Amino acid sequence: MTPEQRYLFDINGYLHLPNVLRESQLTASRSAIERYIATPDNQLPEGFSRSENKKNYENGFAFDKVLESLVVHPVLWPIIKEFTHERPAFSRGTLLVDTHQHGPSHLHCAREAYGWQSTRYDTREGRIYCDDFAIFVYFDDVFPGDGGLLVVPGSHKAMFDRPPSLFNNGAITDRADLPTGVVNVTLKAGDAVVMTEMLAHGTLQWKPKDRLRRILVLRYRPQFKGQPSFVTEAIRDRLSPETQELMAHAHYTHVKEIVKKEVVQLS
Ligand SMILES: O=C(O)CCC(=O)C(=O)O
Repeated sequence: MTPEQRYLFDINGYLHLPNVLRESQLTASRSAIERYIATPDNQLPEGFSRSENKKNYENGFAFDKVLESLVVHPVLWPIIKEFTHERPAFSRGTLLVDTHQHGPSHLHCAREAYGWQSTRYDTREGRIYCDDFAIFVYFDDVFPGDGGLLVVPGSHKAMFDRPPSLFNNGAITDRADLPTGVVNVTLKAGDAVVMTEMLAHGTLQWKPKDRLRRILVLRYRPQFKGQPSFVTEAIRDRLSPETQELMAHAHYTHVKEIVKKEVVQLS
């Protein structure tokens, strides 16, 4: 993680990473996503499914090797290792497909939902520690006015509860009415955003009728936190040994083999 990235993440609680994917990776990722979306429910391989509203595609990361490789992408890997102080675990990777038919989501964060004890953000030894974070990888351009991700920069360090009177109690429906303090993050295809789950965030309704917002939501935490990640045997069998190791729950003292690598290639 560079000093610039560390500084920006620390003050904002999120970090926009431009141009993470090469053109060839973006093209291959899009075609894998299109295959997942186009496959009828009864023909999906075991372990894959879409939600009733067709927004969430379960285990999207495991659908194709090109998507699985994003879990340990070389731009993201140093950040994943830093945030977990070299004790990383990958817990879940869902494909989200936003259309104009899907509504907005209210501002929320893990601490507000589960209590201040649930999540931790800290800085020690000149680096960041973060025990619940997500990386959103974008496969489509988002332009101002389209909708998409909302954040309250700096809210990961809030020492007070967010007053219900603020930000219309978290219900923000239009970019034109964006309250001071809330930012609509617009990313380009191939960009990614890293965000602590302590940051208040939500989404605006997706406005374009002729374009989608397709993102892979990758979730990480330290290897000793919470319940072991669960994927069915059918999904686990598709994964490379490196991803399987990254998903494993482990003791505080255990050093995963994968952590010793500067760059991870899936075998
Ligand atoms: O759709 C997005 O950009 C954010 C999704 C979200 O809020 C979440 O996964 O918690």
